[in-house]
Amino acid sequence: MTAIDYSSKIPNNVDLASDKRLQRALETWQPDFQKWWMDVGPDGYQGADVYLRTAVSAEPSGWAHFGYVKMPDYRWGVFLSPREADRTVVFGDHAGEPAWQQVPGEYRNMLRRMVVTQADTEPASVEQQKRLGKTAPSLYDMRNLFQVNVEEARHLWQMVYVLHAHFGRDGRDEADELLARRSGDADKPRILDAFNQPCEDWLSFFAFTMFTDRDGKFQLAALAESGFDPLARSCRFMLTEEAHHLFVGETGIDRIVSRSAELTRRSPNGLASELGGIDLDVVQRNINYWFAFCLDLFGSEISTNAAESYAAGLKGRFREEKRFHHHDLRDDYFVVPVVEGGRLVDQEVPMRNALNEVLRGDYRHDCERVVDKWNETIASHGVDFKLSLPSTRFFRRQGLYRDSFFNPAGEPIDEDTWNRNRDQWLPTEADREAVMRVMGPVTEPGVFANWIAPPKKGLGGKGVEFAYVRFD
Ligand code: BYC
Ligand code: FE
Ligand code: FE
Repeated sequence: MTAIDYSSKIPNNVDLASDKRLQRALETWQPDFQKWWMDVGPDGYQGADVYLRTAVSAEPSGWAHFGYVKMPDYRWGVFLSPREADRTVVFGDHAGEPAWQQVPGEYRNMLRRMVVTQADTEPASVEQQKRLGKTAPSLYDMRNLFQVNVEEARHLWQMVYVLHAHFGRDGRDEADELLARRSGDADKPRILDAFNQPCEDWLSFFAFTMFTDRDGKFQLAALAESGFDPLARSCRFMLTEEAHHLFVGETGIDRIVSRSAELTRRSPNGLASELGGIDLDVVQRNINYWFAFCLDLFGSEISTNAAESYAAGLKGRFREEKRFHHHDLRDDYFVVPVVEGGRLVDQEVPMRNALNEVLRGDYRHDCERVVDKWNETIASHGVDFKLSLPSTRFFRRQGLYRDSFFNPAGEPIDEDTWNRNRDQWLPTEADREAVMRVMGPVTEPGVFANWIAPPKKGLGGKGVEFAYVRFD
């Protein structure tokens, strides 16, 4: 069941051939997907040979095969993690009942909304990253960008499979809509705000793969616990691909701050930009910006949607089954600071309603671990500068804190104070220009742009100097 069939039009390990209707429906969607990829996928390089990995099996171990592929020939397909025998619903009001193999009627709308929201982010990210190939700091980085892009496009396939296989006509309509919305479009934008933000330079790309793909890690992990088994199995395999996206973001920023620290030390006035690098305070402001946008992706601190999807057994906590003994939470409470008359006051709310905030907390913790590593890198160059994450209340546009102003420490401030300090806390036009000035393509194997340190090692069994993309 887990071996991938590459002989059919749509590679899969779900025995698509035995369901002719479904196979035909997906084959009808396929040309529209290909058209979408050519329209709003990577700008240029579609004829280049890119050293990409392709899944050979959906088992957690050893699934990747590496080789040169032209992106339009990438074998996008449907790969579900192996089915567990006798799996039951792990949490919520149906705990202990057999996991659903078909959509439970009473939860159809809730599930559809969740699948569509998840699905929508995947093509959105490809659209946001469309132009980055043109300014790649090396062939190694260009290859990583394209790897992330083809895999996000595969995640779209994965979710479209769930829609086609389990939501009938509505599912097919939703699948079409996924190719009709566009990141940043005034009339038909993507669903979640972070996926409508421009991502035009590589500092933003690395911040995106660090912070936004990490939201993906936590959301996919929460859905991987789902009592709706096809969704759980879809998300499990997507998570194994996600690890590389996070690696790209985490090491990308680490390599930037490594070079920035080195240049800061060597420059006459202690500014990396004097020697063609990116100043560390610009990096900090970009962290503030992307981190805050990604916090919004977890939804409101107090949410009936969150309570209902946990009760229904459809969306769990991070590693629900392994990490916790109790999976009900009906009698538990969680303290959330709410704004009252310009001050923060602790409020006790039912735990199920606070699960967005709980997941956001796990996310923040995971991000902090990475920021600590970046700080070790900076310190190793003997530079006295510390990066940090702002409070989860800072610069929020969703949830409880959206209508108030907070400084990066999370203290309430008035609007004047916000306006006076904004340029210290969030990227300015001048920051963006400074970053864009140092961007520029480097396409010679083994050579890296001046503003970023080379990686410690190569990928897919190759060295750093390998020609990860070939043009001719
Ligand atoms: N922007 O009860 P609330 C990834 C809406 S990333 C705009 O507070 P809920 C990836 C919300 O829709 C992972 N609107 O929140 C990464 C609702 O609207 P309606 C993506 C927002 O529902 C990189 C209203 O506000 N996966 O995979 O508890 C590259 C009140 O909602 C936003 C998922 O998100 C926002 N930021 O939680 C590629 C998982 N936030 O219905 C890929 C599926 C909230 O009142 N989604 N709203 O009109 C979910 O589980 C939930 O829908 C959310 C929100 C976590 C998004
Ligand atoms: Fe994804
Ligand atoms: Fe990703």
